[in-house]
Amino acid sequence: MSPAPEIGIAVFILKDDKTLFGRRRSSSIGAYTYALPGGHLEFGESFEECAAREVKEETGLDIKNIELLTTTNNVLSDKVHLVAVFMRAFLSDPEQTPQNLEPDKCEGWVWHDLKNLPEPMFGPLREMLRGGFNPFPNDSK
Ligand code: 8DG
Ligand code: MG
Ligand code: MG
Repeated sequence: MSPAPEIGIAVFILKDDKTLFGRRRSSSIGAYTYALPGGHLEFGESFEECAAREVKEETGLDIKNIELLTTTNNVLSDKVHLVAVFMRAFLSDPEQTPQNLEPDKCEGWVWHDLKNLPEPMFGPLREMLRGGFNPFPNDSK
């Protein structure tokens, strides 16, 4: 059977003028690069449900106002084809701080200004941000 594309949900969590990034560990695609919290869409889930679940599992954060921003199609090799679904959300409680709940997958979570991005950035995300993609509402930032 031929391999199927995988669907990944990635979430820009916006706090003031910052977004949360974590450096991926060696065992995953994009090892050692910075990426957003997120994970695979499960059968029967909405994008919003998946975003809230993955963010909770990976960071402990509760999010609100979850919205679809855009999708990208990433054929990375003859074995890896990712459909990335980018969402935006805000903290339900702005005082809440992220925890590294999957330390086998991520080195830790840090807020970054989009003008001062951590490097190296995970491929699908780098292409988008280099192209000037802005996850903030109304081009406010
Ligand atoms: P799961 O087992 O918890 O369901 O999945 P995960 O281990 O958390 O998956 P993941 O690798 O973090 O993300 C799922 C897919 O989404 C993966 O194939 C890569 C893709 N993806 C992007 N961009 C981003 C991003 O910025 N962050 C995350 N986490 N995944 C992304 O294309
Ligand atoms: Mg996950
Ligand atoms: Mg993940």
